[in-house]
Amino acid sequence: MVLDSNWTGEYTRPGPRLYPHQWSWDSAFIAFGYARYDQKRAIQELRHLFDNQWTNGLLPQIVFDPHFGEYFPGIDFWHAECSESAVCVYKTSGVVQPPIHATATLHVYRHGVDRPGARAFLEEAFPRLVAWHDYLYRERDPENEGLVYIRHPWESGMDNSPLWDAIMLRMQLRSHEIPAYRRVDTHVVSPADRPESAAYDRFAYLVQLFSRLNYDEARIREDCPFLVQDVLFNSLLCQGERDLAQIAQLIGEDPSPNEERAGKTAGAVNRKLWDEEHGTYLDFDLATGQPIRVYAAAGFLPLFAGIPEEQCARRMVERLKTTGFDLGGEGMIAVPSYDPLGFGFSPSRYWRGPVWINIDWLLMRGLERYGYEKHARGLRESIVNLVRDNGFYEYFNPRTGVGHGSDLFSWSAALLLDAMS
Ligand code: 2M8
Repeated sequence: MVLDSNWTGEYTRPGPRLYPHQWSWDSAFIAFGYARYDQKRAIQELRHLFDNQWTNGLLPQIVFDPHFGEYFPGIDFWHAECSESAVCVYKTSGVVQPPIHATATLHVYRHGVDRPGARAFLEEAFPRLVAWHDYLYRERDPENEGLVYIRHPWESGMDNSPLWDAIMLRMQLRSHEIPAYRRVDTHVVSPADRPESAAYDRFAYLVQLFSRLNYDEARIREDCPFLVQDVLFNSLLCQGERDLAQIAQLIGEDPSPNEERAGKTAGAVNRKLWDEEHGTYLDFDLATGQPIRVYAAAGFLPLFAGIPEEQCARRMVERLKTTGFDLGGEGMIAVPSYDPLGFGFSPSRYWRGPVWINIDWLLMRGLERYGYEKHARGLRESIVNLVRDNGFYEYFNPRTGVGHGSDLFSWSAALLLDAMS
């Protein structure tokens, strides 16, 4: 019912009022759910996103739907005309989101009941996915390290996480540098659930910078104060490359370039982002040349991509159990997005500690992958109970389970369907 009510006929809104357009990684998560019962919609969901890919391969964070105006930043703020392609009637934003699309595409194929249709979609999606990953490695990995950077908190998907606090603090803006804008989000849900206006000033500043530099990545790289090699983003890219290799094999293409890239990224994540002292992974700030010593749940998500060696995985599970994340304990309803004992924690503010279903779903799959069946089952039960008792919210207080943000949130529904299938 949640997915039906958010389905527009062409794509699925993440949430009915707060998020009326199409979001990139939401659509991929949503496709995981549709794949379990409606192959046609799963394909339509992804296809609509791919149809709005830029000619340079960039897969946009938002595809705007002209039927819905109420969202900031809207089409006009971005000045990011999407490709010259004749089929492109929509316009898009000019940033990206974590690359979980190849993984979603392979999942749709595996669960497709109509087998010829499933294969035809693989063939259709393959060049789009290759162009998307090529864009990331070409434009976002200038040193050819195997790690790509993000250049806006929105690109992480975890927009207001304490991960970004030090960079945001460093961004000393003068009043003329803050663009004029009017937020919509704080009129739709409680302002106490959403980022502060100082964060939005910086979000808007970065967008204006990209637009002024005409989305020229080489120039952005020189001027942008936010350049981060993010653990979650690179882990999903690594898994995406593994899945692209599988797709290549299934349709008779050469899988080796994707296998190589997956291996290179996995190696780089282990070499550069592993924190030996604490037994988890840390983001890396390219502006300071230092790791970002902030402990968010995303630091455990290389498990999803099979990146850590067994012994590191064991240390990570130990850490999940013995810190504020409280995996398998009684203190938290499910695994919070940020350590409740951490300085930047809030149980109800956006990405600063609440439980998010997508993060716990990725962690659950990662734990399964490494054979931590009991913990994976426990986490599955926790998120199912959480949603059953509190509703299909966007995120939840990890201590009380109270829902926050948008109600009738699509990925909460879709990933629950997948987790229960
Ligand atoms: C949130 O982000 C958007 C901007 O992209 C917003 O706050 O307006 C994040 O939770 C992001 O991960 C998600 O994709 C988006 C739509 O659900 O909402």
